[in-house]
Amino acid sequence: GGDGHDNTSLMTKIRPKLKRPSLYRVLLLNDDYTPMEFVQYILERFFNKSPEDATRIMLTVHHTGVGECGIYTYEIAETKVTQVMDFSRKNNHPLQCVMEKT
Ligand code: TYC
Repeated sequence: GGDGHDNTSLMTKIRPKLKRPSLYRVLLLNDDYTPMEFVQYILERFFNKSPEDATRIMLTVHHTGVGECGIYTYEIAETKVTQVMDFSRKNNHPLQCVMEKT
């Protein structure tokens, strides 16, 4: 048995099968009511964007309907979406944040 556990064969090479994690894009969606400054704050606080990048991404969403906040592994992306949705609801804004597999 060369499975690296039973130690029954000499010269056992262990090569763990590593799988790269799937990546997910986190997106902000446009709406007619959420203030531009609130969206910029979201991008700075939850996605660690500079004020300049936050403004650029917010305007992309405003003009095209959607914009990318970042790309993360599943659990991180899910946490970002939940944080943004919870914070937006607490502030009575309809901002929508979603994730999609890359
Ligand atoms: N369209 C909004 C406004 O005119 C601004 C906005 C930008 C809203 C980005 C949501 O994800 C968004 N106040």
